[in-house]
Parts: sequence; structure tokens; C-alpha cells
Amino acid sequence: MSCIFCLIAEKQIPSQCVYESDNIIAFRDLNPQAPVHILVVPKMHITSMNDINSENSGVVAEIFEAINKIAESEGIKESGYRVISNCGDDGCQSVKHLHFHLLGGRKLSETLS
Ligand code: DGP
Repeated sequence: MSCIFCLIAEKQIPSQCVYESDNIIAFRDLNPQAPVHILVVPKMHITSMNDINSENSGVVAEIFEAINKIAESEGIKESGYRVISNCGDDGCQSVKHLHFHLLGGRKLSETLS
């Protein structure tokens, strides 16, 4: 069975999409932790940061270019924001499809733990 973010990328599950390209989709998190909380996701299934390699790292570069554009369109580029990717059990990764949380729209906590 496909993973939930593969199903969102395939439009089999609806999402509040804020950006899309051939290789990437970005949509609002179901359980937002900040006024702006967007998940930026490769359409291809990559399980986690542990699975980034020379064959698929191009999409990661595209993701960071997209984050730059989304931060601008969400109005948080100048005020600042945070990008997080949880990896594995200790990193509390609940969805096993690589994704980057883009958080902003308020002063974020100084602690990262
Ligand atoms: P993580 O813990 O880093 O694996 O974060 C997974 C995030 O995915 C979590 O903040 C909630 C979000 N999420 C899970 N399922 C869905 C969904 O079906 N739709 C949307 N928009 N977000 C989801």
C-alpha cells in the first residue's frame, strides 16, 4: 500500500496544496504548530534523509529552492522561518516519506530539542 504522502502527491488524498512542480508538492500540515506550517515533499518516494544519495539529491536541491519561493509567497521570508526534517525513531519521524517542515509566522522557540 502506498504511503500517505505518496497518495497526497498522486492526488488520491486531498491536501491544501500551496506549491507544486513536476517533482515536488508542498501542502499545509494537518496539525499546524505555527501560523505557517507547510510540508515540502518530493513526489518520488524517499523514506527519510538516510536515503538521500547521488541519484536523488537533485530533488532535495529543488525542495530548498521551493522553500525559498514558498517563504516569499507566505510572507515570512523577511521575518524568518525554520526548516526541520525529522529522521527515524529518535527524530520522531511519523510519516516515512522524506518531508521538510517549513514553520513560521510567529517567533519560534529558541530550543530545538
Ligand atoms: P513527522 O512527525 O516529521 O513525520 O511529521 C509528519 C507530519 O505530517 C505531521 O506534522 C502531521 C502531518 N500529516 C500526517 N498526515 C497528514 C495528512 O494526511 N495530511 C496533511 N496535510 N498532513 C499530514
